[in-house]
Parts: sequence; C-alpha cells; structure tokens
Amino acid sequence: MRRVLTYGTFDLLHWGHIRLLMRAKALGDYLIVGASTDEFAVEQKRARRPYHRFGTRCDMLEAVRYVDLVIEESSWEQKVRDVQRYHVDTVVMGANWQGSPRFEHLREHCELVYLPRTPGISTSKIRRDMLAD
Ligand code: C2G
Repeated sequence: MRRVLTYGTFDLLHWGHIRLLMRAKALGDYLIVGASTDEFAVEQKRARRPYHRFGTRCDMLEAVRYVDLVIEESSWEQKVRDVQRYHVDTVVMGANWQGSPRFEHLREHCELVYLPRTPGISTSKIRRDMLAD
C-alpha cells in the first residue's frame, strides 16, 4: 500500500485544495493530511488566524473522499518524524513549495512531489472577493 502525505492549512476549503488532495491520492492508496493548527498557521504565514478553527478544518478534510487520515501539523520539524511514523512513501505539496528547504530534506526519507497549483483560486482571493461584494 503506497502511503502519501501532504500538509496545509486548508482554510475556506476550495476547489484548488480539493484538486490537490485528489491528485495526491492518485499517487498512492492512502492519503494522510497534516492540517496546520491555528497557532502554526499564524506563525508560518505571519497573517491573521484561519477563518475556520483547527477542529473545523480537520472535520472538513475528513469529509473529503480522497482523505484517509488527518493529523496535526504544529511545527516544521515534525515532518521527518511523520514520514517515519506513518511509513510514508511520497510527500506531495503544491508547486509554491518547489525547492523549499522546508521540504527538500525529506528526499532522504521518501519521494517528494510538487504539483502545479490550481490557477485563479486561493483563500486570500476568496476573502478579497467577499469583501468586494
Ligand atoms: N493549493 C493548490 N492550488 C491552489 C491553492 C492551494 O494546489 N489554488 C495547494 C497548496 O499548494 C498546498 C495545499 O493546496 O499544497 C494547501 O494550501 P494551503 O492551505 O494554502 O497550505 P500552505 O500554506 O501551502 O501550506 O507545511 C505547509 C503548511 O501547512 C502551509
């Protein structure tokens, strides 16, 4: 069984997120999603906290047909441990992370795949568009 792992905040879950999860699942048989805690989301984006709290974002991810397990993402350092603990074959991230030292070191432990982002949609665009209405 090929096990795939991806990370994200997945706030205001949208089509770009769903397409990422769909394509990540297609790379294996079991998809694990590391969802950022509210604190980690603020720390790594240096922005306001997510609209949906961590618990809600986890519940929404668990309702997505491609997702088999949701785990907490609370630090950058946890990723090697996650790969080992969950026997992950492939880590998948959107191409905005391409070449990032936050992920490149994982190549020593598993396959690393970057997928093209879905153009024209993002959580921040949704926020902006809602304000403009
Ligand atoms: N994504 C995408 N297309 C979009 C928007 C997002 O493919 N239009 C992808 C991102 O590239 C990411 C995933 O969906 O792989 C989740 O996106 P975010 O919630 O914005 O997460 P991000 O801030 O990229 O990850 O360890 C990483 C952190 O959790 C933050």
